[in-house]
Amino acid sequence: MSKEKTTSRTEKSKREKSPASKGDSQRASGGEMHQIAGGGHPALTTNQGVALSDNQNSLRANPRGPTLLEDFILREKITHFDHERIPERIVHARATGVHGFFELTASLKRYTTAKVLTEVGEKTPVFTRLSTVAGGAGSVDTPRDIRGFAVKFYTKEGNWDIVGNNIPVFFIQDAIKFPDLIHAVKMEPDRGFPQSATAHDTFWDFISLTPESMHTVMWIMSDRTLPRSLRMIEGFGVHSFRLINEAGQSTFVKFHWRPKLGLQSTIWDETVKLCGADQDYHRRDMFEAIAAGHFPEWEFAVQLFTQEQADKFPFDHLDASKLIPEEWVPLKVIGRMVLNRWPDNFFAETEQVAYCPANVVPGIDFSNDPLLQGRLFSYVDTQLSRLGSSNFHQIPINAPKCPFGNQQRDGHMQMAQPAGRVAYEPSTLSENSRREKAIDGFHSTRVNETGEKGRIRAESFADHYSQARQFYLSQTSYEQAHIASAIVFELSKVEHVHIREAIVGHLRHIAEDLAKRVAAGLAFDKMPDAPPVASPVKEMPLSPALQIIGKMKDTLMGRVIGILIADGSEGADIKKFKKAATDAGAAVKIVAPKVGGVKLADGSMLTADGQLAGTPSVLFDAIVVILSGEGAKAVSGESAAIDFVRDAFVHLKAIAADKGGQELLKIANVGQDAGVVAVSDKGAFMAAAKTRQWDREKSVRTLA
Ligand code: HDE
Repeated sequence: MSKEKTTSRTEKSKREKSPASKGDSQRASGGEMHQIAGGGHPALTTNQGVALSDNQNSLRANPRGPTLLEDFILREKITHFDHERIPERIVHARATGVHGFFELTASLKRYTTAKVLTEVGEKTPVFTRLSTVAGGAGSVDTPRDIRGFAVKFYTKEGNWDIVGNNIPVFFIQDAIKFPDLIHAVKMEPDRGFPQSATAHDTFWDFISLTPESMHTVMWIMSDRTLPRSLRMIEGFGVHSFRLINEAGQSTFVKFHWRPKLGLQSTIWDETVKLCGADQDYHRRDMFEAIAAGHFPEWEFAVQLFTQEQADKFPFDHLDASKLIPEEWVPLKVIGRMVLNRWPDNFFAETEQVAYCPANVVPGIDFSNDPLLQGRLFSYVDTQLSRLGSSNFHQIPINAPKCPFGNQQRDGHMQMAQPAGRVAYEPSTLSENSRREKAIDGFHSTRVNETGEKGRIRAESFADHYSQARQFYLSQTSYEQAHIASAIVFELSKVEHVHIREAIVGHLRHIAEDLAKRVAAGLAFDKMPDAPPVASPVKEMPLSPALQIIGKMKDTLMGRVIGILIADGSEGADIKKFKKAATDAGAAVKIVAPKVGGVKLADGSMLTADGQLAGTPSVLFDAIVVILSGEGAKAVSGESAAIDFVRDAFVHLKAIAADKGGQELLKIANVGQDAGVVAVSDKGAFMAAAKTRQWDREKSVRTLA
């Protein structure tokens, strides 16, 4: 191979030095590229290892004649290109994947034999994929949608996947309903829209006929589905799993990820505009954070409980539409996950990674949650068609990092080359062949299953409203208003009045106040009837842990401050804010009418990070406006400048402005409140930038 490379390079350099032949001159700029690529680079070859002499022109019968079928180089390249795409995931197609590690900080030895959960200080490599659910691979990052939160732990005892979401509950109780749910939420089959949105008839039609979805509906109508950053979402394993200890005893467990940066969401109008400003908003945010060395981190926590405790819950923990409030079974933090390495190749890693809830290691086992049981089948099945071969576990991103092997053989794209004549077990013919491990191998929990076989939904699954009510009532008044307004928005996109009415009927079981707000927002002249309930609604204690606002952190870490400037802006003020923000852990971006920069008051030049027209304030958590009188006049005729400050205000963000900045605010009709401060009051700005100005909202929009 290396000999061939050398030969081809020698030949090429000989030709490049020789006077241009007729053929060479017709290669035009291609010839030039060959020269540039020539010195020292390895040869470009076909997939058979043959070096190419020309990657710019196909083989033609004459310079203006037909292309020849003989051109094996053209055919190979085009054929490979034609097959570059593989089927995208039927759900969770759009995602961001990052490498990192998990470090155990507290041992669960009492509960499990899984070494990943017992060896304190051990760092286990992980690959984490954060996704939206409904949209295709090319859809935007910021629809109203649940986020998938899938973590593959490459443990010393095999791969363990927690394939969870950023919401702890799910719409349905039985896997048999999943295709219906997904067909209802995806674009409608006759018209091919809407892409990645719940605000349409088929989704709400299905929901109106599926009361078990009401709890999850409350969550998706909250701002949890509008995350500010993938670094600021929680993650949940959703189902109950089991931990098994050395004595074979089983303890139920729920898995939780809690972001170090705290929870942070956008608001609806901001999200809508973000879709236009940056379709890759979340992917870019993660990429930039990793590149800057600001590695996102999550605490890993468990809720542990026994069968006896579970028997006393007023709900069934095997029902994935229910959660166990943190106030009842506290979270025990046992580790942390740090994401610190962007993949080398998006397709090879983020696209080809194959998660599966059935990937567990000895010491971890499944519960009887019927949704989980269905998932245990679905993931490998879908991966067989998505990745095209039963050998997908050999792809580097999927392969365990511990030794592994068995007597499975052959199949499409087999990369391994097992030697010897034995492909079965047990055998006497091969002393070193792999054998089962009776003690350390994977054991299923021993449980007695009794009862009647049938297509039966357990009675303990019948309560569909109590936890939905608990969720709504546990929110702050701002969050309740956002939930009510989101439902009004969504149902306003639903054409069929009977569907709108049916949903409001369900809401009456959750909270009459919520139902009334939504009914008023839809201009109903009378309240629809509530449907009959299978189980009476129970009053549950409030759970503040369900709020977003309650879980925000008083920090600027991970946030981005935008500073709008123009010719004549005061450099000292820009510097002051830049320093304060970066000292507090935020990133700063300078926005100017031209990306090349501006001439500051002292005559020096400052380049911008973004051009005003392409860098709206939705991209920032708070803004600073530093303008000279002239600068203010110059930008006030630009709608992008007006929108910049106006949007920051209506998205409840902190604004600092100097005298020129204030002029722009006046022209843009931006009001004054505690979140709009003078440039001289840096401290007030820094405090206001950590949160949103919730009280401002009633002055800028009518909420339900
Ligand atoms: Fe999934 N889900 N799911 N799901 N799911 C898939 O597997 C499925 C469910 C989740 O980043 C698919 O490889 C069924 C709950 C995540 O690659 C598929 C049911 C939760 C991801 C599938 C559910 C999830 C998937 C599509 C109902 C949260 C993305 C591509 C029984 C606990 C993983 C693939 C990644 C992906 C099936 C419900 C999370 C079709 C049948 C509940 C994060 O196999």
